[in-house]
Amino acid sequence: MAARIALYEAGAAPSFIEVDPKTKQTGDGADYRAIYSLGLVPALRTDTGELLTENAAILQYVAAQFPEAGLAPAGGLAQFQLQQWLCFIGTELHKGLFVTLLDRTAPPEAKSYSVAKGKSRLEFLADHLADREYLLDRFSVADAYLATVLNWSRAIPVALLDLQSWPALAGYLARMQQRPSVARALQEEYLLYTAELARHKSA
Ligand SMILES: N[C@@H](CCC(=O)N[C@@H](CS)C(=O)NCC(=O)O)C(=O)O
Repeated sequence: MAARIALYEAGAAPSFIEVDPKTKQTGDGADYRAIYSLGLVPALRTDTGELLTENAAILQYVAAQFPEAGLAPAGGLAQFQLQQWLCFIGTELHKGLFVTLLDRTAPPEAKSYSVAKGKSRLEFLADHLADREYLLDRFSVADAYLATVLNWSRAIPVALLDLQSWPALAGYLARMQQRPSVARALQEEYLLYTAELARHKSA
């Protein structure tokens, strides 16, 4: 979803191929593991045919392909601050917190452990966003990633994690959801997700 948001922000004309997370079959009938053996999304096939993986790399690649969209700082310290946030979101939030909370097979102890650790990260992020609209001075691909990850909190029981405990984060997410690129990506991904659930239920 983060890559989708970035591509819409850039005004690109991408073609998306869905990967079924259970079967790892692609929407056009291929075995996704033959394309990327780890079976993780996203992966981006460039116009010259190379495969690029890892969300942080893909987001920066998209920003670099469409510099006029201003999705990443062009230089100076700010370009490293972008990487700082991409790393923070990918490690401290995405993998460190949300993956465990969203995994139905994770034991309750693992979930409580992740929440106990993750709260300090959310606190830190909320402090940063308390008086800012975006992670950097303007919208960047890091916001595309953060909006994606924070949006997952909606699928987590509030008894475990309630984003409303950090009004700066809840407010940030609400603002991001209003952004046309994010609203469009959310709606499209939601339809794909419900179709996937229906597919597996009837299978
Ligand atoms: N380090 C990878 C992680 C990507 C990732 O975890 N993707 C999830 C979806 S959000 C996935 O494909 N999960 C399927 C699986 O674990 O088999 C990145 O940042 O791109």
